[in-house]
Amino acid sequence: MEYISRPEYEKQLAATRDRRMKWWRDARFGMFIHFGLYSQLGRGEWVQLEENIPVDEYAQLANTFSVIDGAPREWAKLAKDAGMKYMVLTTRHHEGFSLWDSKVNEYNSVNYGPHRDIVREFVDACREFGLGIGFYSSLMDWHHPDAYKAAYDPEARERFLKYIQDLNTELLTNYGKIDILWYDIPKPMETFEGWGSLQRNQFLRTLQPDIIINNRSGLPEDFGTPEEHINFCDTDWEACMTFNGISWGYINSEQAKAYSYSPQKIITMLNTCIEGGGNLLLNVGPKPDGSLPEEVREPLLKVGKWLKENAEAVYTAEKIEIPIGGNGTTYESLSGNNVYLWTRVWSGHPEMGVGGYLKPPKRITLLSTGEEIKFEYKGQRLIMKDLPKECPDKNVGVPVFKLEFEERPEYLRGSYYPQIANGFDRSKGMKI
Ligand code: FHN
Repeated sequence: MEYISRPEYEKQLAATRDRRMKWWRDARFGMFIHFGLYSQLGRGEWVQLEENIPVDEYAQLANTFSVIDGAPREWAKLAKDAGMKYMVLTTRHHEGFSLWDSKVNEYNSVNYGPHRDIVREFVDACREFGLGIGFYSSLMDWHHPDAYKAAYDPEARERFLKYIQDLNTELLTNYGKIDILWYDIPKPMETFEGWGSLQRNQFLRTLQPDIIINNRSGLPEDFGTPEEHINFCDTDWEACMTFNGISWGYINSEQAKAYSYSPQKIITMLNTCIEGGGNLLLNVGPKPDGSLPEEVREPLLKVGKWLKENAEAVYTAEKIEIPIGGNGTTYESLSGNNVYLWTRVWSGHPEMGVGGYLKPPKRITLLSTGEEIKFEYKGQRLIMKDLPKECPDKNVGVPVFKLEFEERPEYLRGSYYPQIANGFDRSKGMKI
């Protein structure tokens, strides 16, 4: 295969990115699944390294690895019910154990443990529920004998890079159309040259021309991956978050519950991602037998119900490049000339105000029901009236008001109060 230079490669990627990523940008919300031998120990996916478990001793876990029938389908069904539009599965984490029928890596879930191709079951389930399909593929490997020597032994590196390419070739050849390749941890080599990523990714893209690749093989590729925090990138980006701020792999459900996110917290994270034009990839670490941990099901089902009722405020929302208003108790999203106020706290008062809109909206409705909301507008002050005492969102308590404007809303926060930044002409201020 003829390989092109990095500038040429990145020019070609840029030319096709909008087409390849439109579904992903609209999707907004996906499910990460961290499942592997480590799930049996319930002490996170780094247990082999953190506890210095010898490779051969750790490998014994392959014999006790047992997965209940239909586990991947349960994951996909919950993702669908949660309003998630794609999934990313750890096909092989740093432990080096492949969850598929690999001819390259005999340390896999067909030769050991469940004697099943979990990746195949995952792909079938994603397709059954109409979800985008992502493969997480670790570069770092704690099992392969060349995985560390590759850092200083050219022959070991050549063998290991071929191994990594062959693993990913199997994944992108044998399971039909795959939508996302999610690399992780480029160690011990630390540059795209060290990993041969420019050549490998060009080759892998010939297998899946529409695939989108994350930025963790040493090249920016298609999207950034802030982890466990949500910070905006200039390029496409997706914040990946654990469900509890502690572990990607399974940890004791009873203990994890106290740390696990509520539906309100998940909706908050989703809004923050949307405001910044990014996606949220929220993780689930299935139990040792592949079943879903109790603490994730209810919050995700509630979020799913909320998303069904407020889809318009989420999936078509745009990156917010202009101030769009809101008040101290709302999050906001924007789509065209419409502003959506995600009301985090229901005051119970008959009125709720929003200051700073320089023109009134044409109409205000409760998004989930379409119910008209009475309002008055005077002096850049919008007051919604006759609001019910009880919060109209009985599910999670986050009702969304849809404000329809004639044109993009002009908004100046605290426009009555020139002493704050937005309304204050600094050039006139006293230099004290
Ligand atoms: O080391 C991994 C970790 O186990 C987990 O898979 C996360 C998910 O983004 N990625 C690496 C840490 O950045």
